Amino acid sequence: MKLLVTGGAGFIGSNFVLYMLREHPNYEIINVDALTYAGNLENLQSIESNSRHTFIKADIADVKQMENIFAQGIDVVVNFAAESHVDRSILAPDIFVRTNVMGTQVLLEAAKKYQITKFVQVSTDEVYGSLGPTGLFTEETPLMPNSPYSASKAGSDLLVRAYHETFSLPVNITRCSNNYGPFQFPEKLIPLIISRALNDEAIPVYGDGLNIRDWLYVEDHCRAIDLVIHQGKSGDVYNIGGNNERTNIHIVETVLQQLGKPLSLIRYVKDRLGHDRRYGIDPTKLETELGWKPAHNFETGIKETITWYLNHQEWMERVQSGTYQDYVKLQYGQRMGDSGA
Ligand code: NAD
Ligand code: TDX
Repeated sequence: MKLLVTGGAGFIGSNFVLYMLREHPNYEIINVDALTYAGNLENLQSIESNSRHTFIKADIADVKQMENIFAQGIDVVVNFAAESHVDRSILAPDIFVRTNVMGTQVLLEAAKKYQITKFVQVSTDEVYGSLGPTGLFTEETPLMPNSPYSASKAGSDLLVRAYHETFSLPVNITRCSNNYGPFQFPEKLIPLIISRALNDEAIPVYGDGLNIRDWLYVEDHCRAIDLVIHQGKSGDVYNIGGNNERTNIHIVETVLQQLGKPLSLIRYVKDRLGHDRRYGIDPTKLETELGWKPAHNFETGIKETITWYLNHQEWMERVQSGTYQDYVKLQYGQRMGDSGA
């Protein structure tokens, strides 16, 4: 099988490429990534000389580039490529529409033209909006995105659905909860806490710290997508989550304690605009129809993750050099009185 993976130099995409090459010794992967600030070829260093993996630097919104790639013959597409950070979507929404909506449409058009056998759109639980204190997101929950990021992801989901309904393109949409694990860019909560704590910098907690996210170890997400590629019913949506709801402040305290750092590093700062209160995934469909079960719970996963970051501090330093520092100033400068950034 020849798999086109987009965004395969990012956090989940690179974990997925490594996972698929390991699990399927006869699969070939074409990995297309524009190498934005979030894309990092260092994530793929261990497969540099693997002849079953080809990396192509290209933009999914570029019709010509995508045509050339699909013309090589692709069986299955897994679309991870996206702008993925909610805070950045509040600062600059336009690129989110371009990559997430228009880029997905370019891929769908090429997938239709070259008659691929399956298009998997990697989406997010954030398209469902925010939950109250009870209940969970099911695949039938109405889409109610609240941030420019989640609105752009919902837009791409609807295009994927439309290509199935209108052109019978074989598709699946997966909607996963918050991922954590190796290679996550340190703008996201868990690696941000680790990175800042190791430097004894203040940890910014938005609002009251009681927002809830449902955490999933990245490899469990990869295994779910593998199952969906092979067994997902065409046109269907699959929610992915491991029943690991935690408040943000619990996450911060857990990581600080495991690193042996004082809780006095915690700094409550101005809330994120439109901050969703709670996400929680009902994964029953994936479990019962495709037999998926997560291998990690939060307690084991977070230990492995912290160990990975402790062993890869140079990776962390390298990805945070350059333009990332400009973003940190913009995002946290005012929030933290220009001192903690
Ligand atoms: P990431 O930001 O780490 O990686 C995104 C990758 O896409 C980067 O390598 C980047 O260079 C690439 N990219 C961006 N624009 C591109 C373009 N125009 N053309 C080609 N490549 C481009 O994101 P991630 O956390 O790995 O998320 C991957 C996917 O999973 C996204 O679609 C995201 O919405 C979804 N998702 C993420 C999470 C999470 O917790 N991280 C949870 C659910 C769903
Ligand atoms: O400095 C921070 N302080 C803080 O309190 C940051 C960066 C985050 N937070 C809070 C905001 C959220 O409630 O922590 C929570 C997690 O934040 P992020 O790591 O930015 O993730 P989130 O906004 O939940 O979105 C993530 O999960 C769903 C991914 O970034 C998305 O790509 C995915 O779709």
